[in-house]
Amino acid sequence: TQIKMRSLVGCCGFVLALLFSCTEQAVVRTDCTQIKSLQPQARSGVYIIQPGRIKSKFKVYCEMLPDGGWTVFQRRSGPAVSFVRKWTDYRYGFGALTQDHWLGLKKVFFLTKNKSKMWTMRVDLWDHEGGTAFAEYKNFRLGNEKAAFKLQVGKYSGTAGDAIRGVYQGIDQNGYGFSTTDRDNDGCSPCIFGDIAENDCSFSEGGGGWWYSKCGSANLNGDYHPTGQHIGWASGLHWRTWRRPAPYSAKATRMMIKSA
Ligand SMILES: [Ca+2]
Repeated sequence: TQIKMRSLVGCCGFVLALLFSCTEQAVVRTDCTQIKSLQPQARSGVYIIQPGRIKSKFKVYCEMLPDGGWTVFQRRSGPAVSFVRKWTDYRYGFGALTQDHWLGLKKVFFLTKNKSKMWTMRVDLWDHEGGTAFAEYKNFRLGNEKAAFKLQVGKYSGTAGDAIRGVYQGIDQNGYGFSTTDRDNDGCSPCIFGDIAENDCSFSEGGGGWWYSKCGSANLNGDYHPTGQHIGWASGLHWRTWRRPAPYSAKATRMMIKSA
């Protein structure tokens, strides 16, 4: 009987542990910020999330920093993942989450559509000389696909300059829809730059998608340029308030959001 009791206890314990681990795994957080605030020891890595009020779950890379958990939606560090892609790829995402990738406009829209949360967007830039800079925007969100995933950013702070609003007036990307070579929302039909008539910013900047506004001053989705070949190209990882006047292509970039 003792043996029977023991195996019964062992069996119950096993079932309880199984139930517990099942319920543990069933709890899916809404974003990386919530994961980090509920588990302060959580490490950076890939997590499954489910933004509020939507049915689908998806994987994201969470950058767990002392100031909170950040959901990464863009990362560049080399030429392996091409960002020369059409609308469908930018909509659903591409690349590997642990490496260079674009999470997807639809997922960022799902994350930011719930108006009860406020989002901060952070852009990190690494140069070819060992330096870094950043730009942070309060009140970030994207519009829906009908609105071409229109970019909305609030107050800027940081060290890289406000390239979203641009180096001169009239090229503000805030409030602009996303463009790819097969979906034109860039405000040029054409734009006149000196003696050049520009119709398609995505095409002229190398084929990457972005919230081009009369092209504008920011585009981190252009062609990747290695050290030594990183200055002077029309296509690159450009943040033109940061390295001027020559078009300077960053060595690495990261874009991510945090909720409050
Ligand atoms: Ca156009």
